[in-house]
Amino acid sequence: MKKIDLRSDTVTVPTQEMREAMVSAEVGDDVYGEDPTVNRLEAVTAEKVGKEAGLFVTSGTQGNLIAILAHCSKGDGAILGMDSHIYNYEGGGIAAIAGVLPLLVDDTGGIMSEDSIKKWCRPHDVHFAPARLLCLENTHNRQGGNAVSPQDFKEVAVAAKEEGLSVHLDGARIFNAAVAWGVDVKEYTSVVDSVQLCLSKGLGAPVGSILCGSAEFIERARHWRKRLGGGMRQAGVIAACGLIAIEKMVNRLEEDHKNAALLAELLEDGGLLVEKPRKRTNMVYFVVKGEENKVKTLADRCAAKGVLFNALSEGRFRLVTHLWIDEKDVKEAAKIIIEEASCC
Ligand code: TLP
Repeated sequence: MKKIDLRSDTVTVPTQEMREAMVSAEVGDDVYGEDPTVNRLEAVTAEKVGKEAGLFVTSGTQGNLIAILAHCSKGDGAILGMDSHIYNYEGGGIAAIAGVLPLLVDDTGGIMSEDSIKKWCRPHDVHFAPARLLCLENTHNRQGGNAVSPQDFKEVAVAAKEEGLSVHLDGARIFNAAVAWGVDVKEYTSVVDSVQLCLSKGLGAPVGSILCGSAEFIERARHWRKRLGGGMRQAGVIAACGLIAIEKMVNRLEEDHKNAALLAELLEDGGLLVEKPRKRTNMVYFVVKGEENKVKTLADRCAAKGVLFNALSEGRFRLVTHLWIDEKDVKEAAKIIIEEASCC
């Protein structure tokens, strides 16, 4: 039975072109700065997002953690959305490793209000952890994969900078946001100090993220990456896939968005409660109400029929389209999900 895997765009396996690029990649010791493929990937990505320098890191989680470490000192505060990936899904690294205090704000819709940020920017007082950093996320995973508009994003980033904060973007899927709004990615990245973007999600590379920022910031970030054990030696083998991801896979994200829109429409037509983000990208969240036991087993029952997806919380489910999902898969998945959900 063919599996239709909608758990995440992280499940994408490398394309044939990527596999061939790995075989012929020119490599060297990247800790000495001597891996030409890594160097090229870092330079190409930094240029695309309009920053001075880039750093190849093992994962989005590592990229975000390094950014926090490079922007903050122990005991500082970082303003984070309550629904942000950094706060919810990165193992508490911000606390465990960086010793930085999350200053939480409501990010319903994918972005916080300017006022909520300003409330944390209090005058110096020995009682307070000083707010140093604002972390934004776009697209916003737990908020339905919503692509925050360039204008809303810019307003908040500029307001934070006026308060003297540094701004980091968890741009795991920032190219999805740019494609969804039909803008150059720099519309987002030009207003932040640092951005982490994932090569291993919709862009299809097997491993890795790039953290970008000023040359001086990336120097500090490189030191933190080493301290965290993330110096990777002949990493050109995987960076070769990253180059294909960044140079050739961005435009096809539109296809994933089309498939997600179709999936949302089919599920809705089938009577399911589908969440409607302002700008959908490659995610579809839906909610099922019904007998507790049956709702709980929905994902497992669909998996038994070849359709894989994740339950986020009881009754709330997420489907993610990607490189290896086509229109036929979408139709088949919708049929099975509707059938199984109707038994709840
Ligand atoms: N997200 C994963 C899971 O961890 C939930 C997924 O399947 O969506 N920022 C954002 C916004 C992310 O969605 C993710 C991964 C990361 C950071 C972390 O990236 P990795 O998995 O490379 O550490």
